[in-house]
Amino acid sequence: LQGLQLSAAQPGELTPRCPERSPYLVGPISVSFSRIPTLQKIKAKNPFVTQGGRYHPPNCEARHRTAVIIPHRNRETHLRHLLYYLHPFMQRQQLQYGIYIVHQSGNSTFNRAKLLNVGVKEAMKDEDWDCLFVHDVDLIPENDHNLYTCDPWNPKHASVAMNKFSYSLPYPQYFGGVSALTPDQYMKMNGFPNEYWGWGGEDDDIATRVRLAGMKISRPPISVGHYKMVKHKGDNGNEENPHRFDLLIRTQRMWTQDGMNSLAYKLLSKELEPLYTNITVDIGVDP
Ligand code: UDH
Ligand code: NGS
Repeated sequence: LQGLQLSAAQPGELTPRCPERSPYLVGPISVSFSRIPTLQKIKAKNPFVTQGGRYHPPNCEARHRTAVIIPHRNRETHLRHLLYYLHPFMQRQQLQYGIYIVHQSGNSTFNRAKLLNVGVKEAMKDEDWDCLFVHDVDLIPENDHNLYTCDPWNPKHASVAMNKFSYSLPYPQYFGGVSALTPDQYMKMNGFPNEYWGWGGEDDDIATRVRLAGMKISRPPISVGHYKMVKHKGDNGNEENPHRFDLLIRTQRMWTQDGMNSLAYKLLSKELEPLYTNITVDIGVDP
């Protein structure tokens, strides 16, 4: 029976499956932004991370394969803070994982949800990920019992207790920040909307899609879903979207037409950096 748990790693070598619960979890950790770590320092602290920001546990076969997808433009210091904490965090959870930065090229209005669609599409070309973590760059998880794995039944909202909302949900349907979907759940809701340019509303649209696709939002306990946000001002190029309320009225009509099945973009580059895969994309401009 023991033999059934084993699979070949390298010829002649056997690797057991990782335990159901990682022995390396520590629970709450203290997160500080007083120093900005360099990428070299982060790399040195994570010797098992390979090109493209990939990792698999060295001594056991992971039970989960998670891609972390981060929309990005002009937030390099936030990215360094996140990578500094996220790599060790996911290694303690004994996950196989990859980190993807989806960088919007040009200076036109930012579009978070469309960048996430691009990230999912490109990540799935690389590997058979079983969980897609869509992750704002400025949110650092503060408790490693918040597992970066998917709920097999429902999309999971992970950032349920952010410091800026006094460690509670700002409103019951809030789905912003960090969430996790299996590829099946993602496709069932036709991914995310492509038409939200600028700040606000896209996460509420996504929450509505979850419901319209016949699913529910699952959540970890508030006590483990703690996140600390790197403080910052509003970004240039991501001003409040004046159309967001009009768009939100139409979600029910639009979700089957606007999403993964209508996604169009131009991939400019996909580079394997030491700590992440860097996807640079032209997603077009706000019409
Ligand atoms: N992002 C960037 N660059 C930008 C804008 C957004 O990388 O210029 C990414 C980043 O991953 C960020 C995410 O998109 O975490 C979401 O951005 P956001 O501006 O919606 O959310 P955030 O919590 O800031 O970072 C809230 C600013 C408050 C604006 C208030 C408007 N009333
Ligand atoms: C809601 C926005 C969401 C946003 C949330 C938190 O009002 O997109 O506030 O914003 N919905 C609309 O605008 C329709 S925050 O406090 O993080 O700036 O995520």
